[in-house]
Amino acid sequence: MTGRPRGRPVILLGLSSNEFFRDVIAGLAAPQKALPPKYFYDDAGSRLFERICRLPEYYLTRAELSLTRTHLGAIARFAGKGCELIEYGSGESLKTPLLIRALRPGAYLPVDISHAALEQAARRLLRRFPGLQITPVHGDFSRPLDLPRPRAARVVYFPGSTIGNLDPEEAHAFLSMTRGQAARVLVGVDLRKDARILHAAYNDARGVTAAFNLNLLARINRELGADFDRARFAHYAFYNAGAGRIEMHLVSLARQAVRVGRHRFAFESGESIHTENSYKYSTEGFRALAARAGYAVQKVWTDRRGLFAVYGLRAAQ
Ligand code: SAH
Ligand code: AVI
Repeated sequence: MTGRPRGRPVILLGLSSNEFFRDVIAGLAAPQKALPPKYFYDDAGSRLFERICRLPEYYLTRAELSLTRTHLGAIARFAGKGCELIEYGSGESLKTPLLIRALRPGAYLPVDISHAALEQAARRLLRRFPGLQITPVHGDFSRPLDLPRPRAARVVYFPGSTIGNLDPEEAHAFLSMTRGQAARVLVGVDLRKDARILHAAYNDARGVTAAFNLNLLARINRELGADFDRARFAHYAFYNAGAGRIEMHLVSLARQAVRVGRHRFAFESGESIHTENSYKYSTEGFRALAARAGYAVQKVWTDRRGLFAVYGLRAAQ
């Protein structure tokens, strides 16, 4: 999609329903049933996430937007004008217009597993920045991605605390992968805070987060021919202080069996499927994670209330 909203395909990097099936079967066969959170983002899931971002309890998006606005000049100086901007997990690219206006990047490469979110965001951005070269990449960032060759220095942008949905080994692998792509990374990280604030953010009063969590079962039913009864599962999210993360689960409300294709899975009443972790970092904890992957923290920007941080990482020599 270079200079034109229509007619150019996005780069497709082999996302298969076979893999979805294998991951679901393996996840439901494990002693603690679990499903990878990357499967939340079908079209309905991406729309639900966009609603979550606008909820009064979900402070993350507002805090990151506000700190990005406040520190935009310094963030742009760190990234360098005219760079190529690779955004992982770009979704609706909500914060990106700020950066694009300040950076005037030579190219913008949004990478997302949600095809619909990627396409819509690219169209919207192209209307707003008609001259911008946009190369949407539909792919899974948990695997190495074959990106087009760079024509200028590249900066990786990974906002939204999506890094928090990776466990520490996955986050390490992700950051190590980006080292081969860019010497500078801008990453949005949710900070440790009062558990009550966290609890409210993942248990909103309107039930949008619950719908987001339960939508995963609807997706499995539709795409993999399963027979989950969503009314017999409940959203459950809590802060695990020892691990420093919000955990999201779907709890079975009855003793029941569920079929996925020819596979059958038994659930006890109260048994859960672990669907997501959302890690919250202290500054020291994140600095150590970055250092293990070969990055030094050069800048830290936070919002006024100290809820959220954007880190400027530089590849250590
Ligand atoms: N960056 C946006 C969206 C964050 S939501 C923001 O800050 O608001 C997380 C995004 O990451 C979703 O758009 C989802 O589709 C995408 N995503 C999650 N796991 C992914 C993966 N493994 N590979 C590529 N994209 C992924
Ligand atoms: C995308 N990610 C950073 C969100 C989070 O806060 O962990 C996903 C989400 N899960 C529940 N609410 C939002």
